[in-house]
Amino acid sequence: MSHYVVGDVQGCYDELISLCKKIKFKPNKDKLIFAGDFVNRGPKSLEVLEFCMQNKKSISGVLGNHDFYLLYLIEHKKRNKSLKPILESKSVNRIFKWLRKQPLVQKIKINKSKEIFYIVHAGIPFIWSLKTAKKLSNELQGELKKDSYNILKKMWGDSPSRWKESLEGYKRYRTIINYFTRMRYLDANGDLKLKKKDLKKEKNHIPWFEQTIINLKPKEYIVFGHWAALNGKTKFKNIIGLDTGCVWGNKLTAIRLEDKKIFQINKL
Ligand SMILES: [Mn+2]
Repeated sequence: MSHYVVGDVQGCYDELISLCKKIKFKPNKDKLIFAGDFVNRGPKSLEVLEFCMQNKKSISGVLGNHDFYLLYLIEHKKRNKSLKPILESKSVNRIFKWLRKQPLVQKIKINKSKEIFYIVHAGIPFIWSLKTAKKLSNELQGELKKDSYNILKKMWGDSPSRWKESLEGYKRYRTIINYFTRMRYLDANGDLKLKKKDLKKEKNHIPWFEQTIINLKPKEYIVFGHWAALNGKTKFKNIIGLDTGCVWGNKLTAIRLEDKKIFQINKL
């Protein structure tokens, strides 16, 4: 049995299937974990989610910003061109239920190597220990089950930009979602800098992983997606970026956690 984590698929179903063939994914034996952004922008978002649900015993993932957007569209009965086939599908309620169940962080321990992998869409900020991150993911997942309508309605916006444990209610949930699914840069205090998306150096804008690396022990890893411009490069062996911009015409990437072997498919 092997664990494979795949980067942002964003509706690139044909490439996902090619990648599954390349890794010889066996649904009755292996596990496939999506690093978030299952859907949107690409041509076959509905097919991607149907594939996940057909193999739900072996496929899971963490939620990305585009997945939250889809949940919002479904629950608030909004329209969107790229996601229309899902919104009009007979499976829309099943899709909603399945997607809403996915956490923001998954912790996977590989028995043989004793290595621990934290899978997350955007990243884990240095201001949260790995334990805190898992706890906040559990909290949000639980709240989403009870009150998704309002959480999804009130998740929009960039503020507060700074996490405080004392945050409550929808502000708290919005901030948790923003760190886990939209973060790229933080300042030295851990405030979110959500406006900046390019790779140019800028004062007081630090890629999140440059501060988080200090929190990781040698056998702890973070695997993330979201930041296609990095093309997988973080310069830290314990922080592994998997978004290689398939939806932008580049590559779809997966990693096998047991030996950290990388598998890639070019955009078809
Ligand atoms: Mn994303």
